[in-house]
Parts: sequence; structure tokens; C-alpha cells
Amino acid sequence: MARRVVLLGVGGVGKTTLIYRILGAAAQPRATLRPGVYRIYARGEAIDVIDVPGQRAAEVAWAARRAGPIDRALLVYDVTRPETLNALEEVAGLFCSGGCPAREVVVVGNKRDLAEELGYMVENMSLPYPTKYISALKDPPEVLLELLL
Ligand SMILES: Nc1nc2c(ncn2[C@@H]2O[C@H](COP(=O)(O)OP(=O)(O)O)[C@@H](O)[C@H]2O)c(=O)[nH]1
Ligand SMILES: [Mg+2]
Repeated sequence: MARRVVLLGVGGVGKTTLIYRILGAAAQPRATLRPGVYRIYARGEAIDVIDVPGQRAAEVAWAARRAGPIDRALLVYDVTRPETLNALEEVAGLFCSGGCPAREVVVVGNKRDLAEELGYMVENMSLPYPTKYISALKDPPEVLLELLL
């Protein structure tokens, strides 16, 4: 069975942008299994990347729970918008309520490029998971791919 990675986060934080940049990096052909599920092959492994629809926290969390067991959940927020980190706390709480369906959870602070331009960045101090800061727009695809592996 393919490794399953789900991206969670409220609308506008850059989930789809991140997936499309990674798809561009996959050396082998990929297929869209159904809307929002992309299969890629990287380093000899099949990975299904699941882009959960929804704008609000509850919507996103429940859509993700319906996806079944997950190897890794990437909790994505926008480092220039503190409210997206607050919303992520709500998403994480609902997604993992009564037992987390993801074996691993990683927080992803996106839009680091924009934060550098603005001169401030919202760091994750509230969610107790390892955190990576990235730019889905500017980082090389190979670096972004590491988030899935
Ligand atoms: N500056 C900057 N903009 C980004 C980055 N990632 C995404 N965006 C922009 O943020 C907006 C929302 O992105 P999208 O991928 O649709 O977010 P989603 O709703 O989480 O899927 C788009 O205008 C993207 O171009 C980033 O790393 N840096
Ligand atoms: Mg999207």
C-alpha cells in the first residue's frame, strides 16, 4: 500500500501550492487518483498526497478524518497570519480527538519568503509537534519533497 500523507490547514495557507511544487519535482509519472489525491513516486516509494478541501477548521478536520489511517499529517499554517496558527490548534484538536489517525504529525510554517519581506514571522510555540519553516513558492522542489518522506 502507498504511503499516505495528508495536508491540513485552513484556506489560503498554501497547501495546494506546496503539492503542485512537489508534483513538479517527482521524477516519475504521477496520477491523480481522485480529486485531491495525488500519487507520486519518489525514492522508490509510492506516496499518496491528500489535499483536504475546506476553508474552516472543523470542515478541514472532519474531511481529513474521513480519509482513514494516515502515515503523516502535515499541519500547515501561514507564518504571516497568526490566526492560521490558532485555527491549526483547532484543526489538530478535532483531527486527533479520540486517537490520532496519523502516525506522525509535523507542523509546517509556510510563506517564509513573505515573512522575510515583512520582517516578522509567527513561530509555532503552541503545537507540540516538530516544526519546519518553508516557502512553498520559493524553496527547491527537492527540499519540499522531504516533507513527505
Ligand atoms: N509569498 C508566498 N505566497 C504563497 C506561498 N505559498 C502559497 N502562497 C500563495 O497563497 C495563496 C493561497 O495558496 P493555496 O495553495 O491556494 O492555499 P490553500 O488554500 O491552502 O490550498 C496563493 O495566492 C499562493 O500563491 C509561499 O510560500 N509564499
Ligand atoms: Mg487548496
